[in-house]
Amino acid sequence: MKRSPCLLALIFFAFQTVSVGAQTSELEPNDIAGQASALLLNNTGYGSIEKPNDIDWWKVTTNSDGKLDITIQNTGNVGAIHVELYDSSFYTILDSVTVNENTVQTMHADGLGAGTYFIKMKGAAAIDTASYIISNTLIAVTGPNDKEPNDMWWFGPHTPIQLSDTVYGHIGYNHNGKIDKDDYFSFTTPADGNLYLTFNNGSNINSMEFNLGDSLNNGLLASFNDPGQSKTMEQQGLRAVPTLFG
Ligand SMILES: [Ca+2]
Ligand SMILES: [Ca+2]
Ligand SMILES: [Ca+2]
Repeated sequence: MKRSPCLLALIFFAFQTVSVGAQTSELEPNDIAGQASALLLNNTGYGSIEKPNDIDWWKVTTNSDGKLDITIQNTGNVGAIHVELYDSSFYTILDSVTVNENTVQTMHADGLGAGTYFIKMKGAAAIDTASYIISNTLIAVTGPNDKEPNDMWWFGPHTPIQLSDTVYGHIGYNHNGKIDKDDYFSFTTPADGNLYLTFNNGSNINSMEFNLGDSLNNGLLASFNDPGQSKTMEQQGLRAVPTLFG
């Protein structure tokens, strides 16, 4: 009979260890971005603005282009929390919210490139204190990405492809204040003839522009595709040899 309490104590201790291990708790000091506590991707962290003027920085690293949601639950009943989301350049605030006592708010940032993002949390007023739960969700873009850098025509970085290739990519995502505005691919025609190019815009929100030009920067074809639209263009009478860009 004397062994039963010991067994119960061991089981309880083991359960407690697993539970704590599944959480990510803030690690003070974290009052500056360089000390930010790590928030695992698509996971949850716990912390508190434990005294007036406490600042908590968190950081999360995304592994794909997409939309990042950061949800904060203020679990205290004393003060409000002001939250700001930054990329690694700290140049602009991507989104911000103020979370009052016992409420939940979500920040949304769409069109983000893969990279590390930082979250700054502090009392809405200098004297405010609060405990909180912070979680993040990345809604990743589907489809393969193109290899960057490929932002230049002819004389700069671009991606050589074969004439019959089908290539995929993402465009318009930004990180550290830099938007991926252009993707260039080049190919060489092996014989005189007519060229057919099919452009598919995989976005269901944004329009896209596709262009075809030769290696002397002469524009040959242009296509403006609405969201979800696919178009095939024809360029007749091309000579062999010149490298074309699209
Ligand atoms: Ca803290
Ligand atoms: Ca802190
Ligand atoms: Ca690019």
